[in-house]
Formats: sequence, C-alpha cells, structure tokens
Amino acid sequence: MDKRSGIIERYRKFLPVSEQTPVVTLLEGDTPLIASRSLGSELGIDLYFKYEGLNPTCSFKDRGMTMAISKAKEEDAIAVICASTGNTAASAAAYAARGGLRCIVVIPEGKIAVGKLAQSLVHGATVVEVDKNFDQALKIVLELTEKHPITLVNSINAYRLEGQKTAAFEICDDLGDAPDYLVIPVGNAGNISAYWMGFSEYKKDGLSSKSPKLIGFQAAGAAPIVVGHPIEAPETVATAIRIGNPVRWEQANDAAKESGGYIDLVTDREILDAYEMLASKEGIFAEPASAASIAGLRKSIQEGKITGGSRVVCVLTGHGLKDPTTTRLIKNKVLQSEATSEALEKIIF
Ligand code: AN7
Repeated sequence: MDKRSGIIERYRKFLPVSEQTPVVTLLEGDTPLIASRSLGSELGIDLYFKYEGLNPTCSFKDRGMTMAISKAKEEDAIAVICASTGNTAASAAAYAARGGLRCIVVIPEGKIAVGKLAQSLVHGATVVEVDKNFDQALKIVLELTEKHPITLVNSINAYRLEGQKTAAFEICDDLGDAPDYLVIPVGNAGNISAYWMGFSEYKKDGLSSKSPKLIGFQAAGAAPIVVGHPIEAPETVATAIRIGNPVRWEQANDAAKESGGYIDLVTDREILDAYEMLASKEGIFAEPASAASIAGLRKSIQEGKITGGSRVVCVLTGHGLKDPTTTRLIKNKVLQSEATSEALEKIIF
C-alpha cells in the first residue's frame, strides 16, 4: 500500500476497520526516521530519531486521531470531546473538522503552548479553559461523556492506541527489524503502551525478529509512575506531559517491564539542554516534552543501562514550533548591533 495514503490504508489489516468505516485522514504517518549526525557517535550507539512532529498537525496524536474520528463517524457520533495538554486537542480539532464533526476541547488554564491553542481555535473547536490541571479536566470530561452521547477521544479510547501503534510498524519497516531500544516521553502513558502493542504484533506476525526494550521518561515534577503515586500538582516546562495521574499507568508499566525496559524521570534542566542540543546539533526542532526522550537517552547511557553499539530509536513526539515561547529559555540569544558593517564585524568575528 502507498505510504502516503495515511495509516489506516497503509496498515489496514492490523487495524479494527472494515469496508464500512468512513476513513477520515489527513495522510498522517510515514514520518521520517532520521539517523543521528552527532549525538549517536558521541554516545557510542546507532541512533535514530522518529520525527513525529512531521504529522499533519505536527504531533503523533494524528495517528490515533484518524482512527478515533473515523470510528466515531462509523458509530454515527455527532460530536467528540477531549481534555488535553494541547496536542490531543489540536489533532482532535483538525480531524473533527475534516470529518464534519463538532469538537469540544477542555484545557488546563494557562499551560497550553500557544501553537496548540491556535490550532484548536482555527479548526473551529469549542475551546473551554478550566481553572484546574489536566487530570481534573479529564475527570469532568469523563463525567460529561457518561451523561451525553459525545465520543471521548482521549487515549482511554482504545482506537487511539490502535492508530498510534503504527509508528512501531513504520520503524520496523524502515530499519528492516525492530531496534534494540526505544526511548520515549511518557505523559498519560498511551503512546508507550501503543508502541508496545505495535512491536508485539509485528513480532508475532514474523515481520520483525525481536521487540525493543522500551525506556520511558516522565518530567521530574510530573513523574507519578516513577515515584509510585499520583502527583496532585504536577509541574514541568514540558507542558505536554504535565500530567499527575496517567490513564494508562498500569499498561505502560507492564509494557516497559515486559519489554525488559523501565520508566524513569528527567529534570526540566536536562530537558531544556536536550531540547537546545537537538535543534542546534542535529537540526531537529522538537517540543520540550519530546526532548525528554533525548535527555533520558543521555541519562540511560551515563548509567550504563544501554549497551554500547546498540541500535536506539528516540521518539520525537511533537514539533518545536508548537511552543515557540519556550525558546526564551535556551542559552542562545539575539545580539544587538549598531547598523554599521564595522559594528557588525566586531560582533561576528
Ligand atoms: C508532544 O495532548 O496528553 O504518554 O493531552 O503532546 O501518550 O500521553 C499529550 C501528550 C508526549 C505524552 N509528547 O504521550 C495531550 C497529551 C507530546 C505530547 C506526550 C504528549 P502519552
């Protein structure tokens, strides 16, 4: 199947769709697996970046959303709803627009990156801000869907994970087999669970010879899985993963363990350093939450938890342009010059 037909057509036989399913697609998936230029050799591994920021709404959520919205349409839904730290909302808004459905998004106050909010608004969603965090927003959204016939498109919706597992298929297809390790940021813990489904299915079907060890990273101020209890007031610069009580907590933990990997945390400082390094040394602009995987990779190598020479894929979940405000926190700054070539010379050389 043509790679550019979207993930449902490309991987139809692995997905719970039929001829009757109206496919709502923006030709998501087929994102590049980019070989590392410098970090991999510095760390002594064979490193690749799965750049999910190049999906239609610039995050991995589109893989799950093409499934969730197509199935919602098949089930005659008229509206969909989600709580979101931003990317789910942007994706739901775009795919709902594409499918002709109403979309309602509920977001935590003041903690949504500007690009994500802009996306939700421009795609015509009803955007509601609540003076609570993501976990509390999700709770009220769940209550609402119990009372009204509105389809929930958060990753509690099993179709979301079905769509998202296709990223694992693409990695195996591109490399010719599964990698040794997959390093990935963890928020609500849907994506790491979806990757495990994908790798497991490919191996079972003989399309790969092994499964990778999954290593997930939460932000230190929002690391419930690592500390072992929900976090009342999660805080991190990586607002996408500012989540204190992940819905897929157990499934993610099981996935990591079963794979031979683990879930750990990285500090905001480590995330910001990785964010700037990735953009300035590899030429790839990913949002802070995505950089948690790079920060985590560095930590795992330092701790000797990844064997030298291994083939490693880091998942870069969202595009850096979603959250331009965070670039204020990097070390590189705009320099000021008088408008003469002599003054400019002094600054440059
Ligand atoms: C860029 O949009 O939860 O562990 O509401 O946007 O599957 O939750 C976003 C999550 C990683 C974590 N990277 O994935 C939402 C939301 C980015 C993200 C994650 C998110 P999960």
